[in-house]
Amino acid sequence: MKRREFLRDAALLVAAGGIAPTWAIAETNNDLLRGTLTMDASKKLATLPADYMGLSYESAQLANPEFFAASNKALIALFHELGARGVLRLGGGTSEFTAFTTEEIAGPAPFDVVGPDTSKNVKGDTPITLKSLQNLRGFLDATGWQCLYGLNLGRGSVSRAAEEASYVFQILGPRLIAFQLGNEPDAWRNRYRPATWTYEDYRKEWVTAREAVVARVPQAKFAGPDVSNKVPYVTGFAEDAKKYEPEVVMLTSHYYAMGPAGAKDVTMEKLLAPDPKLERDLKVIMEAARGAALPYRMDEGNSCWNGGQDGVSNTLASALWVVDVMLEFAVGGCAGMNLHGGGNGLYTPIAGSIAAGFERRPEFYGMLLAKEFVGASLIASTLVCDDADVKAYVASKNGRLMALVVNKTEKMVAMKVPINHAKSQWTLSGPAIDARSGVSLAHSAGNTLHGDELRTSPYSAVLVQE
Ligand code: BDP
Repeated sequence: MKRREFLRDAALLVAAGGIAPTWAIAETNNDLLRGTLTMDASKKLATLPADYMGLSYESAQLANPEFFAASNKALIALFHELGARGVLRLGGGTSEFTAFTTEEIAGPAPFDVVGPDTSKNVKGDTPITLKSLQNLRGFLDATGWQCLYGLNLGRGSVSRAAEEASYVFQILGPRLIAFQLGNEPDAWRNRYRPATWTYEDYRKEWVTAREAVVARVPQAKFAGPDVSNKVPYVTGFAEDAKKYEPEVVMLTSHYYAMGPAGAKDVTMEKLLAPDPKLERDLKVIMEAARGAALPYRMDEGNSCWNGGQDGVSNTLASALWVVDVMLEFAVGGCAGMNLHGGGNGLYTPIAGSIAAGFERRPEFYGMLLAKEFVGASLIASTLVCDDADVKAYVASKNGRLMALVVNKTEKMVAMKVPINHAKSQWTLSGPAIDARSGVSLAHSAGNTLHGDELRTSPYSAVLVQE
């Protein structure tokens, strides 16, 4: 059937009370965005490592030793869904309020869960006990994940951090990737340190703390600088890391797309639009990482700091943002991402507690789609499309090409892709862009391409694989 006839028939069908295919309606409304995605097969970009997927939790969560424990089967199952391997990063603002102790603590934990919604209220010392660490080991063994462990340097003492490090090292064994010394030291100015605080000051403290840790744990490995956003700390740390090869094993920094929550410019539109700062900063960070021959990991981040924005951080918009940002970082050469969360925070990928049960939030589904790229090699591609809120990626996995279109617009997208027969398709979608529930990732077998054209409904993402 010719296209015009089909559209006419679709319109008649609607007039008669029937249901026309959504893309036919979109086209009759002249609401179709066209695009072309071409690839340069000779240019392989990065391959996403087996542990690209990651989550970040507040260190204070360890104060409840039952949370990260082999007995928390429901949480383990959700971690498994996100990856057979992955990285759990422990740190965040509350890591400066933790107090390690070898004494057993009687009575209930100070709280069941702590997430971005409550982390700012944790101002008293929260205990981390041997039981917390032993249970954490059981949790990591059960998930198959490894851990980046943040020590309290902002408010804690160096000798206590070194003591904690010796137990963490012993108990976590091969599950420990590295220690981090302090959370967001670039934000300590006027908080835990004087107004004159710079990277140079942090470097001095880092060197002292590193010496203390290495004195207790000669085989200790480090990652850092775990900064909030100040790129000069990352470049400075990368340069200094060369002196500590092979102890420093990873470069890390955080990425929040927006913030603080509640600010006027924290909107869904902004989250869905390209972030020029990300592109700019990632280039500099990756240059530093390559110069120091270190992998770089975005080890804490999410859509909007200060707990997230209701109606944005917990909606389909956040799911579309997450899959796109995870691939954008990968294209840049990033070795892994840890989405921050926990508790019942607005931006957490997994919400809930042992007592209430755990639930997959919209971001979880975005992560699930990104997970399909683990082990895949991204291929250099060129996207021509009128709307910058449409993104696309090409990769090859097990010799099969895959193409992803992330449509963050209200229009249907018809994209020419360098694949003309797909065996598998994944669709990330939800009832509405601001839907807080009903977001899903559907997988289907069979060819869904129209020739070499991939149709992606408004506010959805579609991945096809040969
Ligand atoms: C980051 C902190 C993290 C917070 C987050 C937020 O490291 O602990 O949860 O901000 O404000 O700076 O949401």
